[in-house]
Amino acid sequence: NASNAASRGAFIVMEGMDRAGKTTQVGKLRHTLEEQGHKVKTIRFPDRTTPMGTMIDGYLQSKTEMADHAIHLLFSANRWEKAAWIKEQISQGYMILCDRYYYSGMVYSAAKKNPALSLEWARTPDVGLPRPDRVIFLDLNAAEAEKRGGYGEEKYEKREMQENARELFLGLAGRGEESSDMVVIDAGHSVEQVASAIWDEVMKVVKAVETVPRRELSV
Ligand code: 2DT
Repeated sequence: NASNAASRGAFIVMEGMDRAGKTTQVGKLRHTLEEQGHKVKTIRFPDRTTPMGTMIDGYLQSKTEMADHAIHLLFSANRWEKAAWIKEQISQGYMILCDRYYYSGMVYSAAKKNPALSLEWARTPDVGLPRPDRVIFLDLNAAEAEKRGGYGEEKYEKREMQENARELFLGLAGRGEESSDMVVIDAGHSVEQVASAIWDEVMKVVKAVETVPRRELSV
C-alpha cells in the first residue's frame, strides 16, 4: 500500500551481464513503480562520483593499475559509502532500484581466477551491508551480447572475463542467501517481454515488504 506512510520501501537490485539491458530495465521499472504511486530512487555501483569511485573509474579505464584484492576492497568500500543512505531511504518508504551490487563485486573479482581470491573471500567485506529484497539477474550469453553491438573498451569487457562472470553469476543461484534472493531472467527477449517478467517478480516483493523487515547480509 503505497499510501501507508509506515511501510518501508523495497531494495531491488538489477544484476546482469554487460549488454543485458540493466540500465534500460531499471528505467522502465522506475516508471512502472511511480505509476503505481511509489516513491523511487535509483542508484548504481560502482558510484563513480565519489573519491573512491574516481579511483575505480581510473582502474576500469586502464589508466591506473591495482592489485586484485585492493580494487576488490575499493568496490566494496564504494558500497559501504552508501549503506547508511540506502537504509535511511528504505525506512522513509522509498523503493531503491540499484544497478549492480555485491553480486557483481563477488563475481567479477572471482572471474579473474586469481587462486588467492575466491568467491567466498570476495563476499566477506560486504557482510553487514543492506541485504536486497530481490536480486534480478538478467542473463545473456556472450554470443547474444556480441550481437547487441559487442562490448565497450573497459577492462572487464572481454569475452573470457564475461564468460567466467556469467558462469559464476549462475552458480550463485545455488549459494546460501543468494539462492533465495536471486531470480534469473532470460534477457534474450524483447525489452517489453523482459520488463514484464521483471514486473511479475517485483510485484510480489512490493507486497511482501509490508510484513518482512529489512535485513543485512550475513556470513
Ligand atoms: P558498469 O559498466 O555497470 O559501470 O560496471 N564491477 C562492478 C566489479 O568488478 N565489482 C563491483 O563491485 C561492481 C559493482 C562490473 C563497471 C564494471 O565494474 C564491474 C563492470
